[in-house]
Amino acid sequence: MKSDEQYFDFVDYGYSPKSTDVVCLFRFEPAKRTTIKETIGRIASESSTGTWTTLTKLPTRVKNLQAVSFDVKDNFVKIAYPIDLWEKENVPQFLSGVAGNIFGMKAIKNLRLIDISIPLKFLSNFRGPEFGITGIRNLLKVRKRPITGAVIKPKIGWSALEHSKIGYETWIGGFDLIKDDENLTSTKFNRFEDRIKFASKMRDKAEKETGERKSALFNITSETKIMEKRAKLLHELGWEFAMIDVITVGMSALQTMRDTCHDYGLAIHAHRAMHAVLDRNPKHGVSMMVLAKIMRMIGVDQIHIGTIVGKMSGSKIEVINIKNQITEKKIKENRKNFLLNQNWGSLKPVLPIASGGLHPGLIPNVIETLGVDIGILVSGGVHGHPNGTRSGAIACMQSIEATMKNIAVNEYANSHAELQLALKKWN
Ligand code: CAP
Ligand code: MG
Repeated sequence: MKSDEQYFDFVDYGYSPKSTDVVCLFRFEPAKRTTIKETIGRIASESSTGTWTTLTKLPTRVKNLQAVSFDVKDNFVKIAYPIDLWEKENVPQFLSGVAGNIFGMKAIKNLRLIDISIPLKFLSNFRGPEFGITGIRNLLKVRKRPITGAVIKPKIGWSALEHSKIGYETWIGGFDLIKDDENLTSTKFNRFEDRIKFASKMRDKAEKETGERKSALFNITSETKIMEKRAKLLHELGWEFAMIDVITVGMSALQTMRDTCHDYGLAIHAHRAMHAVLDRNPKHGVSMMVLAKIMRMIGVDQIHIGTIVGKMSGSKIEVINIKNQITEKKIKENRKNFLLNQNWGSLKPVLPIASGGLHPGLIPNVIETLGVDIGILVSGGVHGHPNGTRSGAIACMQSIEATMKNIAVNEYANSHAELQLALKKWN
C-alpha cells in the first residue's frame, strides 16, 4: 500500500448522507504533490477516526464512525460525519473535530470551513436563543423599527460615573440601548459593579423622563465564575441583557453562561471580537456564518453580523447569508452562495446586529439591505456629532424615521437640524 492510500478509505463518491449526519462544506487547496483524492480523504480522516498511518485489528465500530468525503467539485468538498462521533451538548468537542487538526496539516495548503449542515438530532440537544427577536422586542417594547444602541466611546477610559452620564444622554436622545465596548469589562477606573449601579439610576431617570424602556448591554466577559457573578448582579439591578465576547470566552464558557443567563432571565448580546482571526482569510479558517450558526445553536439572542457599508470587513453575500442563517427557519442548499441545507427546527431566530463605522447617513442603506428586524449600533457616529451625544442619538433616530417613511435623509434633514449637522460632518 502506498503511504497515502489509507486516506482513500474515507472517500466514497457514491455515498448519500443520512438525515442524522453532520455535513460540512470545505474549500481546500492541496499542498504540492498531494492529489485531490488524498486531500479530501485526509480531511475526513483527521477530523474523524483516522491517523497518519494504518492501524491493525480495528473493530467494525470504528469503520462505522468514519467521516466520508462524498461530493467534490472544483476545490469544494462535502464531508458527512456520523452523529455518533459527537457528544451531546458538547460544542468544544464538535469544533475540535470539524475545525480541529485538519487546519494545520502540511498536506493541505489552505482549508476553509464554509458551512455545516447540523442535523435536527444534534440541534435538539441545545436550547437555542431564550428570547430571540420577538422576545427582545417585547423586552424593549419596540415593535416595528430597528432597535438602536450606542457603544460608549472612547472604548475604554471613562470612569463609571462619566460612562453612565454619557449613557443617559444617549437614552434621552431616543436610543433603546447603551453598550459597553468589547475591551471594557472591569478596570480600576471603571469597575463593573459601579458602572451598572450608576447606570441603573440614570436608566430610571431616563425612563421616567421619556416614558420609554431603556436598557444596556454590559460586558460581563471574564473567567466563567466571575461572569456568573456579574450576571447575577445585572439581574438584581433589573437589567435585561448580558453582553459576552463570545469568541474570546470560548464555547464552553458560553454554554455555561447560556444556562446562567436563562436562570436570571437575561438575554445574551454576543459581541464577536476575535472572529476575524478565524474568518478573515477567505482561503483558510472558519466562516463567520459557521460561527454564527454555532452561536444560534448554543443560544445567544443577538449577534454582530456586519454592515456591508461600515468600517468592518464582510461582503454583501457574507453578511446576508449570516443574517438569513440566524433568522430563518429553513435554509435551502445553494452551492453558488456557499450554503448547505439547514433546518433550524424550533430554535428561535437571533436578532442580527449591524455595527461598525455607522452614522446617520449610512442607516438607510443598512435598513434597505438588512430590513427592520435588526439592531443598529451607532457609536462614533453618535458621540462624534458636532453637538454631542444627545444630538447624535436624535440624528440617528431621525434617519431611521426618514427611512421608515420612505423619505430621503437629505430631504428629511432640511427640517431636522441634528440630522443635517450629522450629514454635513459624515457624508
Ligand atoms: C463599533 C464597535 C464594535 C464593532 C465590532 C467598535 O463602534 O464598538 O465593536 O462594530 O465589529 O469597537 O468598533 P463604532 P462587528 O460604531 O464607533 O464603529 O460589528 O463587525 O463585529
Ligand atoms: Mg466595539
